[in-house]
Amino acid sequence: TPIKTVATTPYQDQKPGTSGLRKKVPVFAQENYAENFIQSIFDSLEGFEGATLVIGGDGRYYNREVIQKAIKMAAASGFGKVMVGQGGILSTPAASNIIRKYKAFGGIILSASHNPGGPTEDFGIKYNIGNGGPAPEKITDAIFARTKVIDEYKIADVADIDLDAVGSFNLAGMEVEVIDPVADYADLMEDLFDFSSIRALIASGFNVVIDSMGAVTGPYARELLENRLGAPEGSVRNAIPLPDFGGHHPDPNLVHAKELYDDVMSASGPHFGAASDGDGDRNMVVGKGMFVTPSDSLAIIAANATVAPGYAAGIAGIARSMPTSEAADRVAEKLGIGMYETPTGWKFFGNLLDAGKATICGEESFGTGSNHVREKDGLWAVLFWLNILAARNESVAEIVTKHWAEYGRNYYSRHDYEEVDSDAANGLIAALREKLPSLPGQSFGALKVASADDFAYHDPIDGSESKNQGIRVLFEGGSRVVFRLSGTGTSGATIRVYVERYEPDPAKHGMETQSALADLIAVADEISELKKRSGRDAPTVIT
Ligand code: VG1
Ligand code: CO
Repeated sequence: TPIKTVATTPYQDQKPGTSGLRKKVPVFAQENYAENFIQSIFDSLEGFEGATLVIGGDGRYYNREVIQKAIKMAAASGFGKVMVGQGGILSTPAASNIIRKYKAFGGIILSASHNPGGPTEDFGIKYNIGNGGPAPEKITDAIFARTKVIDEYKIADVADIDLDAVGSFNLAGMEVEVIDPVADYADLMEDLFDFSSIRALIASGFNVVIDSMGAVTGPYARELLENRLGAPEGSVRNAIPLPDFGGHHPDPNLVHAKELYDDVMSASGPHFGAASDGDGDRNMVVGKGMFVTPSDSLAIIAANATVAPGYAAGIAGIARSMPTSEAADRVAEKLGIGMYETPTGWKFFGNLLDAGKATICGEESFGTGSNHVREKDGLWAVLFWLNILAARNESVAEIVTKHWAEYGRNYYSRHDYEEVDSDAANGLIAALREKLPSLPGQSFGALKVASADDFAYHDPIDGSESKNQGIRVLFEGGSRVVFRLSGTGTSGATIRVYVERYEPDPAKHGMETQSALADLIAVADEISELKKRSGRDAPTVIT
């Protein structure tokens, strides 16, 4: 067989972040850069001889090139089979499903998620393990260690593969199967949700629009919404995955999905709108007159879970990332089920899901999902909302305000300061860390600090420890501010400030979010010297 061993020199900057290795395309295009990282993944794994590897990505620029390399390298390293999405396409949740359904050894997902795509924009490589979820830190640490010393990689010296035709063929002794990227995922969704009631809701004139933002969810959303649920053609906008996402920034939030938001809010616009990110694991949900904050979406999905056939027996527990609001905690308390608080990043939910401790998980960053796969899942959340709307026969706004009336409202916002000087950002966190012991008992106006720490997670299943996961300052009465640095950016540092205030009184649930949080936002700046240290007057993005 034509297996070639190629000598290479290591790069020192291939440390996986919150969700895989993310860099600008010109960085990835350096000689052997992608090959080094892929070989380092394989070198960190054991026992995959003859096993199956799933490969797919979000269709962004450089996706096809790296998929060609990955398939040829898998063949050279001894995998028995590669399953790859047609056209190189697999959304992140769909890839997770394929790994689980076909009992693959693992998968390589090519994506930089919500970051822009194109020749000078972002690319990413992530490894997922056999449960379908992102590799835990133990594995990503091993991969990073390997990248620093790697001196050769193996690749099958064969012509490029035709990624566009579904079918199987042999490549240097390994089977390659090009699969329909959508069908298995759409079938899974039909198993979980009540498609006949959703179809009836749509047939009754309830207008649903999904904006795929030129990224991976287009074909999935069309199959589900237009083909299987009967929504009119055109209900899915920007439905063709493009290498540069058609110039869209596929981050489904009020800044980048503003067009959709404005449309739903207009009198003649649709009743319900949703948007997804580049790789399809995030979601934004907006109903007429009501944007649903991701943390509230998690709580509301959990509170109403039993309306969906896949969750009719009830949920075992809820998990949320630490910065996510405590709205879900109140639901867990009422249901008498477990509540777990993990560091940011979906990889921390894997053990809880595998152990059956948590059924539904969520992050404030527009991520929601469940034990049906091991990734967050944007279209799953959208279908869950449609299932709830069909079952309750109320509007999004009614459902959200009733939820607040029952549980209280957690006013919540995240302020991002993007592309800040790295030394300044690290300095801000270091200074906060030093201040921690002195904060409890201090008062800032009416706000008194109850406790403050640098969040550390002890995984209850495998006992692993993850330290330095974000600075938390908790105030008496349940308000809090959290500071952490992003682990997904590709230039400079991004400081994230998460602000939350609990309001039990329904008479005070109608405030505008930023004004409801104004005093906390001011205190966050005072404690962290954010403006002074970042040199910024205002956040780059507010969600
Ligand atoms: C961000 C979010 C985090 C999410 C991660 C990956 O990480 O805050 O909640 O899991 O992106 O999402 P960070 O480190 O930049 O804050 V995605 O849609 O990239 O897969
Ligand atoms: Co994503």
